[in-house]
Amino acid sequence: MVELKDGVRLYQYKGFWIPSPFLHPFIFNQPIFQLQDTDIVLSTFPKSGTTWLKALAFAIVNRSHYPLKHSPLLTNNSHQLVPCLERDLYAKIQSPPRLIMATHSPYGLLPVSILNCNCRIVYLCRNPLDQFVSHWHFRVRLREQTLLPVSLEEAFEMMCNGVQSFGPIWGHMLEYWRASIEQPEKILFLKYEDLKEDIKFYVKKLANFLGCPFSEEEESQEMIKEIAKLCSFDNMKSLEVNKKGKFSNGFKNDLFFRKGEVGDWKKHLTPSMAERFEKLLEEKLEESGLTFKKL
Ligand code: PAP
Repeated sequence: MVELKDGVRLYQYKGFWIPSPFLHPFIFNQPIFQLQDTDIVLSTFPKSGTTWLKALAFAIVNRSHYPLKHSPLLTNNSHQLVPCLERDLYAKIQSPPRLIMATHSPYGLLPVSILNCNCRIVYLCRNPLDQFVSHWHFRVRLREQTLLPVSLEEAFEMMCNGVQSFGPIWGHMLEYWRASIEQPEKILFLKYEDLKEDIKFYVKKLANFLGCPFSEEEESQEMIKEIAKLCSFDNMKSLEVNKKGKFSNGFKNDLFFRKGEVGDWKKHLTPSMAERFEKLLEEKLEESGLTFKKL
């Protein structure tokens, strides 16, 4: 167990560092409820684009219920619309028509009910250096610059040792990567950088994977472009709900919108830190076929 100065405890459980509030569901790994084959699980390593993926999946899947100009995404943060498996769902037995849920769980620790049914899993990961910097800023903003649990250098050292929430990041990504190769119809493996490069392509890919492809009519009405625009960083960040809103635990919605850029790590980490981590990552991902573009 590692206890950070802000009281956050990370427990090592089956090879992953799980934050204490999430530990109970993992240990008991109970069947949450009977999942439907049409249900959707969005899985991410923290700070890899969860807020974005939740918005995209919600907008795509619910487009026939909510015209985009009246989308609940305009008045709610996407975290309020897509529940978290460990936090929101274990306690509540609920089964809406097509449930979208999200998790940071490593693949091997997912509830068996998810693994055993035909629900779809979308996994999104991100360049680990950008993920690290994003998480770092999240912690700084959360504490409003006081009571910093660790320095940037200490946090970096911990990441290199695999000690971070739900880490090591390479183990998290590799488990989903391998599972997506074995079961491509069940697991779609995505990278944040690819979505940034060609979001329209991935909105279409997501809709196909989730079994709700765009019709010709929708395509001619530029539905794909409209969904990409609705869920874009600039649009979501500018919404009143994300500028002023708060979660029930007091977290401000704007904590989830910082820069949304690729390669921001260069402004915060030295070239030697990056070189050290990239070498380590190369060793860890060796021969898996999973690679990240050099930024
Ligand atoms: P979570 O895992 O705690 O839910 P998550 O949403 O994955 O957080 O991470 C937040 C990051 O996604 C932030 O990255 P940054 O710190 O590098 O800026 C945030 O800005 C970015 N983000 C949030 N919404 C979007 C979006 N619509 N498009 C692209 N990036 C986004």
